[in-house]
Amino acid sequence: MNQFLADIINLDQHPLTNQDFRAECKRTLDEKGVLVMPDFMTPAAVSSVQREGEENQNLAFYTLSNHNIYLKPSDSKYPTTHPRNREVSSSKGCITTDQIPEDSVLHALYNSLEFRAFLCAVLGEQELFEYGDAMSSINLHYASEGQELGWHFDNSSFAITLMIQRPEDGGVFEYVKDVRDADKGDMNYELSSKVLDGDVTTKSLAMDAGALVLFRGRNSMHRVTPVNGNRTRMLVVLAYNTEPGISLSESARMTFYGRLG
Ligand SMILES: O=C(O)CCC(=O)C(=O)O
Ligand SMILES: [Fe+2]
Repeated sequence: MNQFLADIINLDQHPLTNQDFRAECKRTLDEKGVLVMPDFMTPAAVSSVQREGEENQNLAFYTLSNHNIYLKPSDSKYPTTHPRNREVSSSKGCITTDQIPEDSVLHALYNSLEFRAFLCAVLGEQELFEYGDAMSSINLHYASEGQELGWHFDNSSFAITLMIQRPEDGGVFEYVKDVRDADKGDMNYELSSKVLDGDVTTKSLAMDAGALVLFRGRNSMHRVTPVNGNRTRMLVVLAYNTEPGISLSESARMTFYGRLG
């Protein structure tokens, strides 16, 4: 393990190369659909990314969109009141891999072979690869007062995030585990509808700055509640592919980043 990684990650608490530790992390993720590792980043690493985030916030591309929980075009076979088509709204700002300073600890962490090997072991993947385009691998998300992410399912089978700065209030990650089974084509519209109506008890994740979160969001419905107060929520998404050389589609890049490169 190189010294550099020890400057970024609290390795005493999170011994990434230890087989027992990996196995325990995998068990938690398999059982709960989520793994939160508090204080994963060292305080110095968190502060440096916070500073970079503040310095580059002027570069952020902001999106405000209405979408359904499947993040897909609506289906005219169903009424607009049906969970297949019901709309929620999401708003956030985002900077991309190429806008993160070259010497940022985020690049070092994202590219670290030890970190990738740990992720592979916990996620049960053979190998993880960066995106083929220069924007999609590392994204820093900003959510200011009133901004939120509406209920949705992810398209990818796993998501990896780092909490960089918590808002004063709100901006809470809420989820309901295993609402649907996408691979079996079981959409469970009834439960999805109840979640949208606020009739289901949700779980929330307590994540302080420095926490690493692995989340399986393909079948678990989730959202981020509106941020309250003056402090912007900053969160990093580390995105990997299970195949090499894959780029995010041009339409997705235009939607999320407002440009192609
Ligand atoms: O901001 C978060 O904590 C989660 C983001 C999320 O669910 C997503 O980007 O799909
Ligand atoms: Fe998500």
